Amino acid sequence: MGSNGGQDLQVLIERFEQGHATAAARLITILENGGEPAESVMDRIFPKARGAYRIGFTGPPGAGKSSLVLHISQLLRRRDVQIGVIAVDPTSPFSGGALLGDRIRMQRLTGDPGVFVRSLASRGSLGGISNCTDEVADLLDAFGKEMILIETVGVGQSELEIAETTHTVVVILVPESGDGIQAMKAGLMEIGDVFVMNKADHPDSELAAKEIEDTLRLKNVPDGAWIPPVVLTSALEGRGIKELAESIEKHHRYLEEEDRLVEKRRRILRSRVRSAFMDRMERKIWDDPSVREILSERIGDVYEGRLSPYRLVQELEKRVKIE
Ligand SMILES: Nc1nc2c(ncn2[C@@H]2O[C@H](COP(=O)(O)OP(=O)(O)O)[C@@H](O)[C@H]2O)c(=O)[nH]1
Ligand SMILES: [Mg+2]
Repeated sequence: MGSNGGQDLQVLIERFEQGHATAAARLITILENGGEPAESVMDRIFPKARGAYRIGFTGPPGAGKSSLVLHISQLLRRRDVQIGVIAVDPTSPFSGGALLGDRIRMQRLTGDPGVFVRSLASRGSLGGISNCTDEVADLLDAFGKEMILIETVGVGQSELEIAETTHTVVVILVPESGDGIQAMKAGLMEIGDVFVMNKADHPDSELAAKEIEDTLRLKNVPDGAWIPPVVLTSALEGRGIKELAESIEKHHRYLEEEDRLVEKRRRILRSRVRSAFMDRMERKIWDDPSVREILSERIGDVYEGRLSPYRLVQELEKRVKIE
């Protein structure tokens, strides 16, 4: 944006409010770039976000996340639900390179004004979700989307962040390659509200689904707690899609009982504020000249063994002024 940034933004927001997808796309780019312009965009759109339901799709690469998101999107569109799709995955069919069936589904969706699809770059190679996923979801919400589907990359610990962003987490696994064990290690078993054993066209999928079910049953759950279902799907054959959608809806209804969804939304917002606050504080402290000065003066002492890293931390802490 040039020197007329404020005015440009005003025009862009107006076009966004009139429902122009190109304006939404440009605003998302501003959000991706971050900084003060992104905060101005948030000031304008956040009050308009009225509580779209957010569904996360996570699981290892190649499990079928993109394929299933396409199927679920299609199903929701048949019910006339306005949807937004955020794919934090440069290799997904959303950017074009998958099977013919996926490409055709994709073309149908992108030609439909009831759908807004956006791919975001993940932060770093291990990033499961992008650092502006929440903001982009807010924007799509403000744009009138009722359901927002978010697909993660499927690598690394930060996958788990999807649970801090969405209301229902769908964990997608496949029978091949011991996914179940991997999922347990990665903590995916803890965050899933609905589990999917995809590629049910392969042998062993029922057995693999049963293993997941058994694992889930071993966990101690308090009375009345949600017990995650395991759904068998084949994105290839279009099997189990309706059942998956039903399981997601069931979880949605469960959250709507007893104010659980309200509580969850508040919890999510609280953790967002916390992490935005911590980011800002970290930058502020780390950029403080006196902190930098002491660090460069004293790091030699740490290197020589005269000072432990923790004593240096205490010295730095004394110098920190946050106003
Ligand atoms: N046989 C079979 N292949 C599938 C199924 N679902 C997805 N695939 C294929 O598996 C590959 C990875 O799928 P994709 O949706 O891109 O997985 P993602 O990396 O989790 O998003 C693609 O070639 C898909 O066509 C399925 O149910 N059965
Ligand atoms: Mg994908």
